[in-house]
Amino acid sequence: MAKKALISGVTGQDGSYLAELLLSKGYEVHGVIRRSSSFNTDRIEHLYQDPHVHGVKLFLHYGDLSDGASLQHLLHDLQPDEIYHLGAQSHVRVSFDIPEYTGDITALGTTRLLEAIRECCPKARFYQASSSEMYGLVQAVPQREDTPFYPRSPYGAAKVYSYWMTVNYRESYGLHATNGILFNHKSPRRGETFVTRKVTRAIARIKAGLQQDLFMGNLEAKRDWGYAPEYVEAMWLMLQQEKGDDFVVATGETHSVQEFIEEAFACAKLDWKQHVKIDPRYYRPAEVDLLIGDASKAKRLLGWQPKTTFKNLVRIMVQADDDLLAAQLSGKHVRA
Ligand code: NAP
Ligand code: F7E
Repeated sequence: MAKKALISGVTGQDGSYLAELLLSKGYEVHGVIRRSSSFNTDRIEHLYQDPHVHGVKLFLHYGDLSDGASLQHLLHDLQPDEIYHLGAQSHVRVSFDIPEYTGDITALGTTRLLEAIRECCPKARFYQASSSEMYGLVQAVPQREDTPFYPRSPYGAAKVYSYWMTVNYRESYGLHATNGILFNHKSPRRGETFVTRKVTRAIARIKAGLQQDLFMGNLEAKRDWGYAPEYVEAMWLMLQQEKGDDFVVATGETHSVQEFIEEAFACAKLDWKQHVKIDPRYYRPAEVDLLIGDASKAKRLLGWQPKTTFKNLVRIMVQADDDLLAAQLSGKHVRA
């Protein structure tokens, strides 16, 4: 019988790539979607066809991380083998504006899900989307599984809470529960307000004459950026291990926001200095200056390593936004 997986956050960047990966491996995939006044399934539309007609085994269910009962009902009915918890209020800058909501969804949402697992399907394997933002004001370089956390935002603090709840449910109740501590990863499906996508989307619009300036915040921050489709592969590998554990997933290379901008504008043969302006509104009350991960444990135990180089990744994103805008302008909307 096909394995059954449940994904929270299936409509997000990672959720969409993970759904693709699991379907390609023959899983029956169930995704939690939340009610929204506009369509929020754009990233998975290409996967979602009537299962009775096309045989694609993707099923979507309404639920919300703020609603424990909806999670309990889902797990009770579905009895999944694997649960990938990717749902979150995931924007760091926004978490300073809505700290209470971020705590409710990104922190307590995890406890609601863990409680539902304990109650309804304790044999299910659980993946927690932990983040390099937990290292914040870094205590060591590079960051590894045993590097102490020092979060610098409500988002980072909420993820530290979820990390420890995952460890606690593993130790207290014997759940197969795993933290993937993923460093930044991106793709053409990255949300439009994260820095990399904001830049590549703006470049396409500047080239098309639709905008002239790009307003940015801190250009000096450094991030370890990988390619999202490779990172969801690591999530899957983690849940194939005999026991729950914690793994850093990163490229081991770091680049500043300015380097990303320079590379991306160069791909489009534009001079970034002519277009990029600084707007203090995009600065954060506290910044994470430098992130660089050491994924040697993932390499050793999972056989995982990054493949796509920084330059290639920038090129993929610039090209994809160019193609997307061209399709939109010609009336043919396509998703990367
Ligand atoms: P994303 O694109 O922002 O997706 C977040 C997902 O969570 C969306 O499907 C969103 O639904 C859903 N969601 C938000 N609030 C919810 C709620 N109240 N109830 C149910 N679902 C809710 O994030 P991502 O980049 O794919 O990241 C996936 C996970 O990894 C997140 O937990 C993120 O914090 C974490 N993470 C990301 C990175 C990275 O670089 N991408 C690195 C480390 C960790 P809507 O589509 O309806 O908004
Ligand atoms: O910012 C700087 C900003 O918003 C990266 C999430 O997926 O990765 C992501 O969080 C850097 C920061 O991502 C702008 O100050 C400059 O230093 O793209 P970002 P993030 O904060 O690193 C982690 C691992 C997660 O877990 C999160 O869920 O870029 N920056 N100017 C800017 N950032 C934005 N968004 N917009 C700017 O104009």
